[in-house]
Amino acid sequence: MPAASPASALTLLTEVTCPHCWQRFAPEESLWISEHPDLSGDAKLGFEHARRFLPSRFSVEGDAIDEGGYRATKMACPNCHLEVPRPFYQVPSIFFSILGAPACGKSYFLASMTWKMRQTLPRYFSVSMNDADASANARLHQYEEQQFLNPNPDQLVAIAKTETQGDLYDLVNMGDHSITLPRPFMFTLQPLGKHPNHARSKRISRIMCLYDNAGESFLPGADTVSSPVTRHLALSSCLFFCFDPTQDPRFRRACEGKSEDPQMTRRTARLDREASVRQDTILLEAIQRVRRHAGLREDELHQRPLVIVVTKWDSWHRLLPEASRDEPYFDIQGQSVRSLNRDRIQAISSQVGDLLRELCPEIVAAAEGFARDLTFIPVSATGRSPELDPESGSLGIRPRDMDPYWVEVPMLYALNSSARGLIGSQHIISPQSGQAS
Ligand SMILES: Nc1nc2c(ncn2[C@@H]2O[C@H](COP(=O)(O)OP(=O)(O)OP(=O)(O)O)[C@@H](O)[C@H]2O)c(=O)[nH]1
Ligand SMILES: [Mg+2]
Ligand SMILES: [Zn+2]
Repeated sequence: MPAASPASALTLLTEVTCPHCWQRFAPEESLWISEHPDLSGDAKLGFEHARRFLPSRFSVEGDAIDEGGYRATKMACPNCHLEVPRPFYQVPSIFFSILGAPACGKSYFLASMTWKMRQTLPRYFSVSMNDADASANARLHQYEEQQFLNPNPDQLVAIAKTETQGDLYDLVNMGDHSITLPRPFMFTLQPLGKHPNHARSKRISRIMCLYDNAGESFLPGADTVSSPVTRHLALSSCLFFCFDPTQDPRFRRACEGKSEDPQMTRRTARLDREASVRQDTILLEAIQRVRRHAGLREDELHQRPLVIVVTKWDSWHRLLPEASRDEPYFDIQGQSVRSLNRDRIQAISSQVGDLLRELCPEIVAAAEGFARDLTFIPVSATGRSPELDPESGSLGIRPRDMDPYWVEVPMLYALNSSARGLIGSQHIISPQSGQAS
């Protein structure tokens, strides 16, 4: 009897998107990763990686058998040869892009957001959030542990600046040239028993892929064939443009006497260097990349949501003293999970949008000229301003002071918009009378 093929035994999807190089491929084109210890050395990845192969023999379970007769269990992308975790063959993936200027707060936002989501999703929305590949998410774990589970909660800590190369990237030899690819962070999101759509788990579960790029990678000219590190922008279901008010001279002026954040009042050496980066340039460049790689005409509006994540809310909240920081999701009588209150998000969005329109109109104009669905969401990844470390001269925060707010809202909003059925919402102000979407 011929052995089962992997397509029938393991796969539910007809097409897989590689989370490393974003190539789409059919599951039967997938390579496998040899297990036999003698089969090391891969043409694209180098001698320290196990050899990738297109199988001709399979075990009864549907796993490929390598040349040495060992059962292989891991699969790899036919284009870049990097490992594609197994859930990608079974669960549809969804990509989100976080972009913004150097030091605008992307890495802090990412770390606080995943930390908060890991708790909020199961507790209030009955959705599990697990690492699709724990080793790939190791860097994010480090960030989360340093900020939230630190055994020395009184000591100042800081997340290092994200570099444009190094251990957050994989180098792939494509024959005539090498390419640098960013390591993805990958999570499986699945409805739990209490979720109203639990029975439709197979249809509504998702693998969420995120990337932590360096701000420099969004500068004009940084997107090259050998370093296509921001190409996820084109397939992203929601773009999160992080706008940092502390880097804007007009915001800083408006905050005079209203903020104690050292980033608002004075600039450190790192921030001084970066103060020359105009944030509208970064947004316009990202828009160009999406247009180019997603094949959008100049006059065509992007159909997917653009969220302007206005970072470091703690440092400028006195500009909008009436804006409530209460969580925009609530219990509904008779329902087992919470619903997102999109009206509250829209109300905050219009307040923040008006503020930006007044202080930095070019950002709003650029965003409005690009996206049909535009939302402004303020977040604080730390809950308070960082302190200047007298020893290193850099900014840090004490883990005991970490108290993020609204940091999970952009992602909940994006999931509600793009992964229908996983996070529900209500279009009402009062929790008693609305219709679920
Ligand atoms: N007040 C305040 N400061 C923040 C917050 N989040 C980040 N910061 C500060 O912003 C600075 C930069 O944050 P990062 O997250 O490293 O910035 P980044 O966008 O990842 O920067 P690159 O890696 O260079 O692209 C750090 O000094 C943080 O202390 C926040 O929520 N509130
Ligand atoms: Mg960073
Ligand atoms: Zn690939």
